[in-house]
Amino acid sequence: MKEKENQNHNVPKTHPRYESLKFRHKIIEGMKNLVVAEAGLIAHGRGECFDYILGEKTTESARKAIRVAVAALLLADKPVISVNGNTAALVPKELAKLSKIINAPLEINLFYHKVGRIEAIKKILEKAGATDIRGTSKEELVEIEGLESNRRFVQSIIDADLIMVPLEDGDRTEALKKIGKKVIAVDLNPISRTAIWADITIVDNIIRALPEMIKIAKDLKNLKKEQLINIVNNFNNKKNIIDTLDLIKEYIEAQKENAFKILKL
Ligand code: PTJ
Repeated sequence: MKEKENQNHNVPKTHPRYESLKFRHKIIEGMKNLVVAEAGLIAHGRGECFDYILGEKTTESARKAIRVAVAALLLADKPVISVNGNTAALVPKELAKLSKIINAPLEINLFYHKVGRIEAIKKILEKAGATDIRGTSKEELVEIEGLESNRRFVQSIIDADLIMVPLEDGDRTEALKKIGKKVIAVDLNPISRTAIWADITIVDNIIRALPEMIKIAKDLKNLKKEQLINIVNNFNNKKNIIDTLDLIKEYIEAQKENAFKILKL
């Protein structure tokens, strides 16, 4: 199976950027199958760019936000994980796993409407093992007030107390905050409007953040409610975003020397 995948995009496993190229091709494949919007390719490229200046690794600040996000999800009465095309194409199995561990439905919510997209995403999630998928039937959707984009159509999100929004455009996070929801964002851009508006901002690539969330959820599930509350209450999102910006500055500073080591001069 792995070999077939490899043949599909013709990238040798020995290529120094194999992992990155593998996910790039998942996005391209997703676009061909209607899962990913055309603009999703551009969004992915923007994400890659931010990932580069984070050193393509989960930073200490991201790890902190991930732990707080998982604690908040375990504490929430009605948590929901919002799923768009890019997320479904990149990490369908991890979405299905996290949904089960924290007992939160996956709600398909798209910015770009196209006939067949919701069905294509539902199929990929089901194939990955997801069992609780919402947002697939028009009759069950309601509108979020104060939002004009297609993302205003929601199902369980309207009654949720905590919504996780990976890779999103800023409008909806702002609208969700205005109707009193708590929001967890996963966004490689630490100063996007989504990142700034969210209550808990995970500045990390979704391909690393979700496996880490699954791992942490298994640990935190054993904690008492008071311990989870403590984790959430001791977190300062603004400070954590500022720490992330400092880490980016430090990384770029270090690259003044390190980037040229490749030349072995
Ligand atoms: O599937 P749809 O129709 O709902 O559309 C999804 C996209 C992503 C196309 C849509 O939401 C969009 O246009 O988003 P933006 O405004 O480009 O914002 C996406 C954000 O996600 C940007 O800040 C990117 O840096 C970030 N991003 C991109 N790839 C990743 C990411 N963050 C985390 N992990 C990634 N892999």
